[in-house]
Parts: sequence; C-alpha cells; structure tokens
Amino acid sequence: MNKAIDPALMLAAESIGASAAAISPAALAAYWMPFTANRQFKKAPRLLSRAAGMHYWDDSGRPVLDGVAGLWCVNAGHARPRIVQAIQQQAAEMDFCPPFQMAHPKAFELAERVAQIAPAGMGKVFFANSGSEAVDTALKMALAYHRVRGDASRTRLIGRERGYHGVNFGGISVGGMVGNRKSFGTMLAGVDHIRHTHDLARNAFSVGQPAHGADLADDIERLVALHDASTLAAVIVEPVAGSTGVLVPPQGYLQRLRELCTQHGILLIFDEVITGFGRTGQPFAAQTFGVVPDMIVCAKGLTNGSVPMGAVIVQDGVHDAFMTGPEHLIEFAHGYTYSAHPLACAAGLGTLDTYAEEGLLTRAGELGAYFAEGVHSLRGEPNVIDVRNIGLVGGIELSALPGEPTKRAFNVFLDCWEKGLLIRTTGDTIALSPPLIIERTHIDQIIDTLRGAIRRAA
Ligand code: PXG
Ligand code: PLP
Repeated sequence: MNKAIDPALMLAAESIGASAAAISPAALAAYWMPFTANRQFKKAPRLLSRAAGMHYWDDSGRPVLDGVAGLWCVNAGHARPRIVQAIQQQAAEMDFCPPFQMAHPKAFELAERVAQIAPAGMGKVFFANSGSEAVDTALKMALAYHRVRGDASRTRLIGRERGYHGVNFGGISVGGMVGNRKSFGTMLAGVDHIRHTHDLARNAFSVGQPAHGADLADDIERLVALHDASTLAAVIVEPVAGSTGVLVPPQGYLQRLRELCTQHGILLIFDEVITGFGRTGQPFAAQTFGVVPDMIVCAKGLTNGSVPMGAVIVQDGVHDAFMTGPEHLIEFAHGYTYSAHPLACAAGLGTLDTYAEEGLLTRAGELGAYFAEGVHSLRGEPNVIDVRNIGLVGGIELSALPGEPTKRAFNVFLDCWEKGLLIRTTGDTIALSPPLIIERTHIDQIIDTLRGAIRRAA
C-alpha cells in the first residue's frame, strides 16, 4: 500500500534558499539558461530553493504545489529519505568508478532491478546519463545490431511527426518537431517519419485512449513501399507523446505498429523517458498497453530526477546477437565517461526501493479515474479545445491567442505560479504529470487553480 503520503516520511528540508535579490547582475547574466526565454526570465526570475514531498518552496519561502513532478521526473515526490541517504552514503564511499573495462557492484544490481520490472524477456540494461543520450544509444544499438547479424543494408531510422526524443543529433533527427529543423538545419541523413496520431476532429475530449487512428500505424507500409523493408533499421516512438502535447495512442495503434515491425524485421523502440516508472499505471507503458518493444529508452524517473541517468532496456535476443566473435574484443563500441555513475546507481536503487515499498508504480492506475474526472471537468471552460489523459498524465489544449501561439498557455502557467502551482506548457497545451504520491486533495487543488487561471486567461 501507499505509505508515501505521511509527511513525517519526508526529510525535513531546511536548506536556506538563495533569494533573487542575492543574485548579482553579473551572475544573472552569466548563466545561459536551457530552453528558456532568457531575457524575459531574468527580468523577473522564478527561483526555487527547496523541495519536499509534493511541494517546492520559492526563494521567499512560499510553497508551490508540484503539478509536473519537476520536469516529469520526480515520480516519488521530493527529498525522499532512501534516495537522499543512498546518494550521501555513496558520495562518501566511492565518488567515481571508470565504467570501461571496470565496474562497481551497484551497476549490476541496478541493471537487475530495472530488468525485474521491465516486460519479460527484456533482461539487459545499458546506462547513459540522460534521456537524450539513451535515445542516441538505442539508435546506434539498432544500427549495430543489424550489422553484427550481417544485415548491413538496414540503415534507415524511422521516427514520427511530433515525436520528441531529446536534443542530440540522433534524437532531433528522428524527432518530428519543425522547430529543430528551422533552428539547426543539418540532421542525420536517411531518416524518415510516419504520421502523428493527433486528431482533434475525431478524438477531442477522449477519456483515456482515443477510439480513432489505429490505422495510422499502417504508415509503416508506406515507408516500406517507398524505401523497401531491407533498408529499415528501427522505428522509434513515444508510447504517449509528452513534450509535444500529451498525445495518447489510439486504441490498437501500438499493437499494429508492433505487428508491422515484426513482419518487416524492423526493431521497435519505445521512448519511455516520460512514461517509464509508473506514469501510466504500470512500471512501463509497454505493460499498460500490452505491447513489448525490442528496446525501451528511459531516464527521468529512473533516479527520481535526483542524479542524471538514462538507460536502454534491451530484449535478450538483441543483446545476445552482439555476443559473438572473439571474447577479448569490445562488442558494442559505445559508452559514456559517466555511464553507470556510482551516485546515479545508488540513487536508482534508493528510487526503486521507494517505488516498491509504497506501491508507486501502479498508483497512477488506482488514482487515474479520479484524475481523469478532474482534468475532464475543465471541458467547457473558455478556450479549452481538448482534454487528454492516461494514468497520471493530463493535457489541456487551449485555442491560441490570435497571432500569438503559445502565449495563452504561458499566461496560464504564470498565473498558476503566482497562485502556488507549478505546471508545464508546450505550445498551447497545459501538461500535468504530478508526483505519483499525489493525494486527491492535491488533485482538487491543481484543478481548481488551473480552472481559475484558464478563466482569467480568456
Ligand atoms: N525522450 C523523451 C520522450 C523525452 O520526453 C527526452 C527523450 C530527453 O531526455 P533528457 O533527459 O535528455 O532531457 C525527453 C525529455 C517538456 C520537456 O517540457 C520534456 C523533456 C525534457 C524537457 C522538457 O515537455 N523530456
Ligand atoms: N570530448 C572529449 C575531448 C573527451 O575526451 C570525451 C571523453 O573522454 C568526450 C568528449 C565525451 O565525454 P563523455 O564520455 O562524458 O560523454
């Protein structure tokens, strides 16, 4: 049962926050912030100084309810004792261990524990340091897999329109966001995309999985007809697209994708950086939807956001294909200085312990109906053109202000922040993905605050 909610279980976080006034103009100027409107932000910085359980506190000591688990990652809530202690202990015991031709016990232990909660047959785990690194690892693994089996013509990677797979070159190439093409131009060659599944005309206000669109998976056939299956290496999709607006897969869609990939000898990669670790009601969305891919990319919730870490969980058969040739040779020439970093492994073990002890990996299933009722109660509020949900993820899409896309949703974000609620917006969609320790009263508070902000943004 869930024991996470007892505030006594949270570490007393008594850190003294930096205040905005204490940051010098030179320091403000020096930090080039990621994915941020830097000039606007620095005129009125929003600073967080501590966190525990369901809350952040800002630099003036004001509590802010965390409606987005940090950035879709703090699934067990903040400052959880097992995780904090694991990191502290590990830092004192061994700071770093070279990951190439050397290892430390916790790396094996974490790999085994991750494999235990993954779909059956996915027993091998390769570590990276972020979702973006894990994505590029999986793409390289797919290319090398076909080569090692003597199928070297399979070089083409297939993504999906509106896909987000992190920020590295492989990830932005298979990703389907026009902004990356506009800003950076150069992408990996030999990549193609299937169509996205977002269909407001047929599916608006679906509760859970929408009814229409399984046939969109047949777009694989179009690419097979165009490029020939013998050139296709892998298809990568998010089971639920997060960053591009919480797009829930139509009923039957992922099953159809799996069938077609199997039929054509193409590897299927699920990018579960957001959906992994309980977000949809099972440890992985693969289990929620009953579809087993060849690889699962994960990050974020793997360490509860506490220490950077990503991983690729791999079917035994894919891994085993590499384990041929002379035993003294490196089978997969890939890895990061910080792969399986001791602090990250310790944090990961503390995280999986916390999830297990408190039943958090299935809690989104238990609370999903109440959460769904809450988010769908926003239907009918001004400018709400769609509401989407699965597990403990919600998307509320607003109509854009004429000529000013993204601004209406961002105004809602700022209003919520002022009212003590942290949400995330992407385009004109509001995204909710609260920590899995959330209680009904928190859900009520999120919905009430959001409703007020949406009305004021009209
Ligand atoms: N794949 C998916 C599906 C993701 O959601 C990444 C890869 C990259 O992970 P890293 O750890 O390199 O960031 C992500 C990350 C947002 C938002 O606002 C989402 C992410 C990152 C930043 C912002 O939706 N997801
Ligand atoms: N650049 C240089 C010059 C390096 O020596 C290394 C690693 O040794 C890297 C980049 C890659 O760094 P990381 O292993 O942390 O990804």
